[in-house]
Amino acid sequence: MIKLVLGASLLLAVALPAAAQVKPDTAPQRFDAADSNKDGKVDRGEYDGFVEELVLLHDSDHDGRLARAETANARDPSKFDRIDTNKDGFLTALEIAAFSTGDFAVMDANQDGFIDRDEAAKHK
Ligand SMILES: [Ca+2]
Ligand SMILES: [Ca+2]
Ligand SMILES: [Ca+2]
Repeated sequence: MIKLVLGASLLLAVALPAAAQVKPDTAPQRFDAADSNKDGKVDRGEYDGFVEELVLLHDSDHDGRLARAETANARDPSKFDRIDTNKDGFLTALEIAAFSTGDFAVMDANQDGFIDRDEAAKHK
């Protein structure tokens, strides 16, 4: 007697998707990750916390600063030179904080001190 093994193996194939990278790649996902108290707005503190987490995420040798190689997989590696203001080839938290201040101001289009979902969506 032939059993319906074909159906089972098909199901297995569907249940095993290609390894998906779980990181906030799209603007809405990044917004949700940054909005830690889920009030639909990202304030300065939440933004700084999000930036800090990104630094920790990329700081693979844990020296508290980012070498260029550590940012190779970052969302926008071309920002490296703009953030590295003293051009020593490393991004310190201070340099990133200075940069993110400008970044936050740019994203907060109506300058109410919060980045809302619409403002985040417009910013790439
Ligand atoms: Ca919030
Ligand atoms: Ca530097
Ligand atoms: Ca705003």
